[in-house]
Amino acid sequence: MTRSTRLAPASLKSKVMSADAAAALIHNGAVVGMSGFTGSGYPKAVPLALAAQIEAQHAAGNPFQVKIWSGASTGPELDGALAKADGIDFRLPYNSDPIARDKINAGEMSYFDMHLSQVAPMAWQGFLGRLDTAVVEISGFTPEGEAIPSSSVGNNKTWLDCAEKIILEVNSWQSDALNGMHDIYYGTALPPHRVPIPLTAPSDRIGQPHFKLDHSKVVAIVETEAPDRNAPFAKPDATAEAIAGHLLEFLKHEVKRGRMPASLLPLQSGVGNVTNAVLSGLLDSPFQNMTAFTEVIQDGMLDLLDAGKLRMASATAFSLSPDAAERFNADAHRYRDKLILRPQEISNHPELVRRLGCVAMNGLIEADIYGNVNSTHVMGSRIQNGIGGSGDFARNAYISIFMTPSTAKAGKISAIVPMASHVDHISQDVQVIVTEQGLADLRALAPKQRAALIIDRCAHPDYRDALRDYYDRALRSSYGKHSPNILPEALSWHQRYIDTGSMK
Ligand code: 0RQ
Repeated sequence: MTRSTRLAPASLKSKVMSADAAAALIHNGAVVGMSGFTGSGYPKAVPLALAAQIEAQHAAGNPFQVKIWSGASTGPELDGALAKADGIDFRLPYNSDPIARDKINAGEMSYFDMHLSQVAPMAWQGFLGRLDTAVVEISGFTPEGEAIPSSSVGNNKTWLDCAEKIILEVNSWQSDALNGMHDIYYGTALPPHRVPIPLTAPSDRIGQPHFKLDHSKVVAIVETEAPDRNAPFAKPDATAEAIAGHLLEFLKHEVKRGRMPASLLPLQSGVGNVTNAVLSGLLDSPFQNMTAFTEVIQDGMLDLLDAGKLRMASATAFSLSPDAAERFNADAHRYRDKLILRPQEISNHPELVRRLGCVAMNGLIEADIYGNVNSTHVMGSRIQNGIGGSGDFARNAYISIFMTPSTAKAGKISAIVPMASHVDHISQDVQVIVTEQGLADLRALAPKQRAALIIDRCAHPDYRDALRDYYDRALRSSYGKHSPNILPEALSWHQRYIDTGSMK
C-alpha cells in the first residue's frame, strides 16, 4: 500500500476537517457507534475533542451526554476522556476503562453488558435503537473508495452500515500491511433469511478485505497519527506459570487419550496476564501446527507465530502491549498471511465456535464449588469489565476452561466460594477449572463430585478447611442433596469479608 491510500478519495476531500469540527457534528443525546476492541482501532481524536466540548457545555450549565456503542473496551482517549467529562449516559458492551468503571459502579452511567457476538445482530434487529453517528478508525482507502480497516474490526461493519452519518479517523500510525489482512463477511441476515456461515476452518476467508462505504453518509474525515494504547503485560509470575503448567499437562493428556489432535483444536484465549502466560507456556510445549479462532491477538500469539508453533490466528482485534505493537508494525508484512481479522459477530459466532470445536480458555473472578463461574461482578455487585466473549465461547466450545489464581487481594479473598455471588457461566458451560493449586476436570461429574474435586484441587489451602466444613454441613442439612447449599450462609460469605477484611 502506498502512502497515498491514507488520503481521502477525491469525492470525500471536502470532508477532511479537524477533530474539533468533526466532534461538533455530534449532538447532545446522540447514539454514537465507536470503533475499538480491547484497546486497538478506536478513534483517538474525535472522542477527545467531543469530551472537551462536553466539558465546555457543562461549564456553561448546559446538559450534554451521548450514548456509546463500541466493539469492546477502547482506550483512555475514548472511554476515559468521555467518562471523566460525565459525557456518557449509556454504554455497551464490554468496558475495562477504570474511570468508566467507577462511574458505572457509582450508579452514574448506565451500562448494558452483552455477549459480544450478539451486539451486531441486536443492532440490526432494532432492539438497541437507532444509531445516529458512526465514529470509526480506518487505516486508509482503496482506489475504489472502500475503507481499509484498522487494528480491530469489532462492530465497524455494522456501525458503518446502520449509522445515519459517518465520521472517519484515518490513522497513519497503523501499519500499511493491515491492508489485505481483514475478512469482512457481508452474508449475515436476520431470521428467517439466515443461511449457514460458510467457514469450516479458522484460515477460511469468506468475505472481502475492506469495508463498503456509502460516501453520501460520510460527514467528516479526520487524519490522525496516534498509537493504540494497550497496557503492557506483566511478565508471567509463579502463579501464572503454575496455572499454565497444569493446563498444558491437561492438554497433553487429552492428546494422549485421543480426544484432541496433536495440533490441538483452534484455541480461544481470553484477556489478561494469566491467559497470556498460558500462551507463553505453549511455546515450550510439544504441540505444533496450532491454530487460533479467538477474539484478540495478544503478545503470546505473536510469539507462537514467530516460533512457528502457531500456523495462523483468526480474531477480531489485536490486543498488544506497546512493545509488541511496535514489533508488529515494524514487521507486519511477515504476519500478513498468518492473521485474519473479522467482524466480532463472526469471530465469536456460536455456530462457528461449535463447528470448529474451539478450546476456550478464559479468566474468572470467582467459581463456586459446583463450577458456576462469575466473570464480571466483584462481591456480586461491582462490575469489573463485562462478560465479553467468554459466554460466546464457553457455551459452544469443544472444551471450556476457566482459570484464575486461587485467591485475590493478596490472599484475603478465595476465588473458590460456596456459591457464586453472580453467575455468568452456569456449571454446564464450565468443564475445567484451573488455579495455581491444580486442575479440576469436571466433565461428566455430578455436583457433589464436582464440589469435592474443586475444593481439593483448586482452592487455596488456607480456605480448604472452611469450604469443606461448609460443604459437609450443607450435605447434612440442606433441603436437596443434589447441589447441597445452606443459602443464608452461602450468600453471606462475602459479607464476612466486608465485615472482617478476611474469610479466615
Ligand atoms: O483487581 O486490578 O483492583 O487489583 O479483579 O483480576 O487477577 O488481574 O485477573 O486480568 O485475568 O482478569 C475475570 C476480570 C480476570 C477477566 C477477569 C480483582 C483483582 C483485580 C482483575 P485490581 P486479575 P485478569 C475474551 C474473554 C471477562 C471477559 C472475558 C475478564 C481484578 O478475565 O474481564 O473473559 N473476564 N473475555 O484483584 C475480588 C475476587 C477477585 C477480584 C479478581 N474473587 N474478588 N476481586 N479480582 N478476582 C476477551 C474479551 O471479551 C474482550
